[in-house]
Amino acid sequence: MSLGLTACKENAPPKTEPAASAPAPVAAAPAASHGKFEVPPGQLDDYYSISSGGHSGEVRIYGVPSGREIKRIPVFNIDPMVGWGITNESKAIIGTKPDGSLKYKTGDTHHVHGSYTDGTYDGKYVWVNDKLHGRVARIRCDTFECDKITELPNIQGQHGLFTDKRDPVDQSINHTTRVFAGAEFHIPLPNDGRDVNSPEKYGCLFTCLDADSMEVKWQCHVDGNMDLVATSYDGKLAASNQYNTENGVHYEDMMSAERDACVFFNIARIEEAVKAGKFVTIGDLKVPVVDGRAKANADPKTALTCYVPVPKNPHGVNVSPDGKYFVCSGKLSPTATVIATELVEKWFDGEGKEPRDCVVGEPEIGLGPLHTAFDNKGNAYTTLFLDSMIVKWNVDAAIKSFAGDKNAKVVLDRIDVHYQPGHGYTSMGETKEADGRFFNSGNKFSKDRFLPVGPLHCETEQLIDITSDKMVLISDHTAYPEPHDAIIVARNKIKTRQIYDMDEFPHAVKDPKSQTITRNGKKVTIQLASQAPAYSMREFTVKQGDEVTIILTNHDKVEDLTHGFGIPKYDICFIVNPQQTASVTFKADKPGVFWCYCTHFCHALHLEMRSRLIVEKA
Ligand code: K7E
Ligand code: CUA
Ligand code: CA
Repeated sequence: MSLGLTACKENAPPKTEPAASAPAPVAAAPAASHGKFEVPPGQLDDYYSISSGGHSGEVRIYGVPSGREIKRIPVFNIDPMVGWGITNESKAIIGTKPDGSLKYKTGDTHHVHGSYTDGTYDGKYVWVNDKLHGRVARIRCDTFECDKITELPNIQGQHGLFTDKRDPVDQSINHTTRVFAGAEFHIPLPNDGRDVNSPEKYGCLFTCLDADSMEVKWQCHVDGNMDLVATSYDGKLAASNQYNTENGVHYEDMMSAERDACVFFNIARIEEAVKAGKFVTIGDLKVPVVDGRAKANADPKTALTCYVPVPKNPHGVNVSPDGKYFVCSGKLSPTATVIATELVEKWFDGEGKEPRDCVVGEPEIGLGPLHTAFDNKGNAYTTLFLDSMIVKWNVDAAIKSFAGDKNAKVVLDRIDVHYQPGHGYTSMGETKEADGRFFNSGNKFSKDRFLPVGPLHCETEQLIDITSDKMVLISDHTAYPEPHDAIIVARNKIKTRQIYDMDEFPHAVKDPKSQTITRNGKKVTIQLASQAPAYSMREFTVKQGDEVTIILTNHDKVEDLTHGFGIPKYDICFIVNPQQTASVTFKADKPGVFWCYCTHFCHALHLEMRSRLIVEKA
């Protein structure tokens, strides 16, 4: 302990002072610096970290700097706590087959990005991708619940996703207008059994969605594949790094070229081409698909796309908070590539020569660079997967060094992380309000950091103080596999509400004493209200073989007074928050008595809060 405290004094100067020549922190000591970042009991964090959950299919909210897990938002998964994938309302959002069952029960979230106004988060929505089934979901930030999901046509492996950072165009909508999504896997177009053995005919499409309707506006056919997506601050450019410009189908083929690319999309030109009818459609679908392949875009002055060569199998593309640079991390090359936004725009104006001339920096930073984040002082922080390190480097110095300045000091600091980091992200770092306070390293392997719990280890999120010259590790927290990217949003950007408005639900059961049972042939609808500690009906009887719909409205108005509803043997479990309505539909195929009970602890008489479902034998 005393050792730790000493290290704290030496390594963690007050925020306002430069670190002077503090020694580089070592793994064992920095935990002690947690003190000044501790969030004491009863106090709130400064930031929301809104994080993807990988193949759990969910999105999560952590507090920063405490690392407290505050919420899990079911999106592409099934969650009996909430009833996500169980209630009719959530099933309608996820999507159902003609028989009413869910179309998909799984998903894989990687990238969460928010809606923007004035180049910063406006706290209205976040969007997240589903790599598994090629979907995009929207989460409203007032309730942190998913309200829409769109399956993208003509693609597989929807990986990179980024929102429009320009100001809302339609003031009646008043939030980000477009969402951009890149497809990672190339497939036959259409993928209906044709061309399966002709990979040279496969294609990859970049998709633009309307952020409000969540409908697909257009797609752009590119050469090679797409990985991550980034956008400029003015709505003019979107970009995606490409690791498989070879169009390889085996990994050896995907790494045969020395350089891949970062493809830039000229959004205005693409939208003009769509307007002018210069597109094709694929199969029976109506979505306009423009041709963004290099051959069709040889003349910069009319080109929809610009392919900037980047070494080798790059991963990640991130925009600096001043909007001036797109940075790709090299992955198989120990470099980061700095591409100037202005030069890409000039290339599209016909004022450039080769797309490669848009590269203004390419520093060597370490092994296995994956993702880059930024502070407010012109520094970049890149995760080094193979080195298990974060490297801090200066963007201007990298540009000077690229121009031949041998004295430019590019790499400023390194810190060990535990272990093999994937994404790294900074507080407010993807906005014009990057504040240079925290960097979070999302590590793919925790190994020995936590108590062993069998073959599967959790992952480590490590929070690093970046306020001084030296990075200082503040804390570890566990993360259930597997988060990828997250955004760290200042808490004053988010305004949540705790109580629903009953009128938001057209089918709300308005009568708190409702005894309504409606029969229509074999279809029975039961309208039920909950008010602690009782449901409005103590029992209800249906006949074996009936199709039963239970609509439940929670009449309690007290914050957090949520009730649950579970039906044994019928696989029903969901909650209703204050003033919320939810419904379930099931076939009453088993005769007998079934105690519907409140699953969510609500009241001293919570255990007594139950109703009897009686299914009469046919
Ligand atoms: Cu690097 Cu899917 Cu963003 Cu994971 S991707 S780490
Ligand atoms: Cu109602 Cu527990
Ligand atoms: Ca490659």
